[in-house]
Amino acid sequence: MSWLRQLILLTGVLVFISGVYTGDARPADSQGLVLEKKTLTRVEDFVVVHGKILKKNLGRDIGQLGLFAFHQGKLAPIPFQIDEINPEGDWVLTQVPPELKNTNLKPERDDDDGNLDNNDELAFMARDAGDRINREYSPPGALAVDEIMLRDPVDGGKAWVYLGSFSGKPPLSDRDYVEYVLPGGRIKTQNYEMGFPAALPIAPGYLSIHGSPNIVDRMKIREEVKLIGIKFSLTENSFISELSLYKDGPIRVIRRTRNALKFIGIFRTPSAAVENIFYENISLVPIRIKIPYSLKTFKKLIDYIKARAGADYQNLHGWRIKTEIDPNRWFNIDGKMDEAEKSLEGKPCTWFLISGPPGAFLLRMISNRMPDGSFQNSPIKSRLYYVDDDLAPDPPEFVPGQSPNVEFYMDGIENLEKGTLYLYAIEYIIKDYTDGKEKDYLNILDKSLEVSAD
Ligand SMILES: [Ca+2]
Ligand SMILES: [Ca+2]
Ligand SMILES: [Ca+2]
Ligand SMILES: [Ca+2]
Repeated sequence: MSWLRQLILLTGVLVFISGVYTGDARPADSQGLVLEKKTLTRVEDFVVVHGKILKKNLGRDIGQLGLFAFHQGKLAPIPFQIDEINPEGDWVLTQVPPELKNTNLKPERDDDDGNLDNNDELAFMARDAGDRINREYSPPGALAVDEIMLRDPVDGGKAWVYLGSFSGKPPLSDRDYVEYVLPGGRIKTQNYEMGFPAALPIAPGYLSIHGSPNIVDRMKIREEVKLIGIKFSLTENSFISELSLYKDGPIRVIRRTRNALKFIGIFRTPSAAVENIFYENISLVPIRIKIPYSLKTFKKLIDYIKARAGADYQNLHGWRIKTEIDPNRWFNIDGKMDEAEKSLEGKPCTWFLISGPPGAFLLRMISNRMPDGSFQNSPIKSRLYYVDDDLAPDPPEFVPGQSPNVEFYMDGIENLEKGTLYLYAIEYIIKDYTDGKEKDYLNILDKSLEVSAD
C-alpha cells in the first residue's frame, strides 16, 4: 500500500502547495489586504477635506504628500491637490497669468509657507476613491498615513483614499481633469469650455458644453436702487473687473478677479476679490461678502433695492427648461413666451435645468449655506426671472433679445446685517442627461458625502 500512502502524501503536499501558491498569487485582493470593498456609487461629486481632520499629516510639507486609492488589486496614486488658505480665510494663489508678469502681482504664501494646516483644503474626485485596505500595506514608503473615508448618506455606500507623507517627492498621478488656458484664462475640461471677455473677466461670455456652439450671450447683473427718492441703476457694465492670480491643479482651477463698482462715472468702490472655482463638471462662484454695517440702519433712506443676476443665452432653440417651481414640467425654448412660461415669472426658485442634444446644465443659487455646507441665516431669497423671447431686447447685451434670459431676482438685500455673507452660484454640466437625473446633482449639496479620517 505504499503507493496509496504516497498518493495521500502527494495530495497533501499538492493541497499544501496550492494553498500556499494561492495565497502568494493574489496578494492584491486577498482577505488580509482588502478589509472592505468600495460600495460608493456616486461619480459626480468632488470632495474637499479640511486639513484639521488629517491629524497624521498635519504640519507636514504639502510637496511631500501623495494621495492613493486601491482599485482592482492595486494601490496607486490618484489625482488630487492641496490648496492653502491663509489665516484670514482667503485662498493662497501661487500662479501669475503671463499677461500680468510685469505688474506687482506676486505668488502668495500661507503663514506656514507650504505646510498642511487646519484650514488648508485637500480636493479630489469621489469616483477615484477605492477599497479599504489593511493599514500595514498602505502606501509603501509613507512616513504617516491618514485613511479618509467617504460615506453616502443616501444609501450608505463607502469608499476610501489614503493620504501619505514621504521623505521626498511622493508618487503622483499624471491625470489632470481641468486645464487653464492662458492668456485670458479659459477653462477646458472633457465636459465644457468656458471663456471670459477681456473687459469683464469675472463673467463668462463663452460656454460650450460637450462640443456645442457658444450658448451664452452674456452674464447679466441688473440693479435698481432708490435712495431718498433718487434712483440709481447698475448693470454688469458698471463693474471694473481685472484678472488676477490663479491656481491650476489636477482637480480644480481657482481663478481670481478683482472687481469694483463705478457709480454715475464718479464714485468707485474699493475692489474686492472674487474667486471662481472650476472642476471637471462643475463651476462654482462662492462669494464672500463682508458687510461693514447693518443695512437695516439705513432702511428709512432706502425706498427699494431691485436686483437680478443670471445669464442671457443664445443658440438654445429646441432645448427645454425645467425649474424648481415645478420640477416635473418642461418648457420649450423656442424664442416665444407661452402662457405657461409666463406663469413662472417671479416665483420663489433656487435652481433651473436646461437640456438639449449635447447634454444639460443645472444652475443653483444658494444663499443659505456656509462654505462647509452648514446652514447660514440669510435674509436673501431668490425668485425666478425667465424670458424666452427673441424679440424682447434687454440692453446692454451683445445678442439682441432674450433667448432665453434666465436670472434670479435677489430679494432682501436691504435687510442685510453687519457680518460676513456667503452666496453661491453653482453650475453642473451633465453628460448623458436623462429625465430626473438632476436629483443626483442636487444631492451633491443637499445630501453631501460624509467625510471622516483616521
Ligand atoms: Ca492655512
Ligand atoms: Ca498651510
Ligand atoms: Ca418658449
Ligand atoms: Ca440677448
